[in-house]
Amino acid sequence: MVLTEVTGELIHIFDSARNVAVLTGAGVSAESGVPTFRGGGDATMWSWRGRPVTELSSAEMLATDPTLVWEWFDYRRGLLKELSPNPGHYALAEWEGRFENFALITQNIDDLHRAAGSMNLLELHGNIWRARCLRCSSTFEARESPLEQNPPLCLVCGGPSRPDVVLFGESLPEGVFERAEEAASRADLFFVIGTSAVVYPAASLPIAAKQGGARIIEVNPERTDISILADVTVLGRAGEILPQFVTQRG
Ligand code: BJW
Repeated sequence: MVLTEVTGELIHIFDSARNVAVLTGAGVSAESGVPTFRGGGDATMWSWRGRPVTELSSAEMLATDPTLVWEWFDYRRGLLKELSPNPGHYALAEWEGRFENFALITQNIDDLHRAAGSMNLLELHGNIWRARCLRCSSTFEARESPLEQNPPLCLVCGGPSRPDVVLFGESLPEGVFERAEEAASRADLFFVIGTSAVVYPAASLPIAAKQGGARIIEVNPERTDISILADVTVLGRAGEILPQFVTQRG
C-alpha cells in the first residue's frame, strides 16, 4: 500500500506495537541539510573535487592516499558541525521510551540522532567524529574541525589514525550488525526511513524483520528497492511524516 500521509490505521498499528526497530539512512538527515549519497527526493548529493564518493570513501583510497581521505572527511565535518537535527530525528528520539523494546539502527555517521536525544543507537557504519588508531586500534573522539593535523594522532600510543567509519569493501564493526539483526528479527513493527536500501548488509535488515513476522513501514519521498517488501510505503519527507505518528494520536 502506498500512502502520502499517516492515517488512523497506521497510528493504530504504531500504538499496538511492542517491539519496534527502525533503520535510517541519509534521507533522514536531508532536511537538516546533509547531502545524501545517491540523491532521491529533492536531496542534494555529496560531491567533492569532482570525485565520486564510492572512490573517496573506499578501503582502496585509504590504503593509497590516507591524507586525501582525511581531507575529504575534514570537509564533511566542516559542513556537519553547522547543522542540527530536524523534526524527524526528534520524533525518533521521542519514540525510544514508548515501546517495550525499541532499537534505532542507523547507517548514518553524522551523529544527528544522538544530538536529537536518541540514546540506544546502533551505528552500523561508524561515526564521523571518532578516529581509530592504525597502530593500536584504539578508538577516540576527534572533534576538532578543521583538523589540527592530518592524520590526527592516537591519544593512547601516538600512532596515525583513520576515520572510524566503515568504508566500501570493509566489514562492519564486530557485534553491531548482529545486534541490529537480532532487533530486526524480534520486531513486530520495522520502519525503513530515508534509505535507498542498496548497501548491504544494512539492506538485509528489513528482510530479516519480514521473515520474523514484522510489519514493514517505509518512509521515503520515492519508492526504493525495499518498497516491494514493505506493507506500507509512506511517500514523503521523514521530517514531515514521522512527527505525525505522535501528534495524530487520539
Ligand atoms: C529522504 C528524504 C527525506 C531524500 N526524508 N527520505 C550483498 C549484495 C551486494 C553487494 C554487497 C553485498 N554484501 C556486501 C556488498 C558490498 C557492499 C555493497 O553493499 N555494495 C552495494 C552498493 C552494491 N557492502 C560493503 O562493502 C559493506 N561491507 C561489507 O559487506 O563487509 C563484508 C565484506 C567485506 C569485504 C568484501 C565483501 C564483503 C560496507 C558498506 C559500508 C558503506 N559505507 C558507506 C560510506 C560510509 C562512510 C562515508 O560516509 O563516507 O555508507 S556507503 C554509503 O551508503 C554510506 C551510507 O550509510 C550507505 C547507504 O546509503 P543510504 O543511507 O541509503 O543513502 P542514499 O543516498 O543511498 O539514499 C538516500 C535515500 O533518502 C533515498 O532513497 C532518498 O529518496 C531518500 N530521501 N530525502 C526521507 N527528506
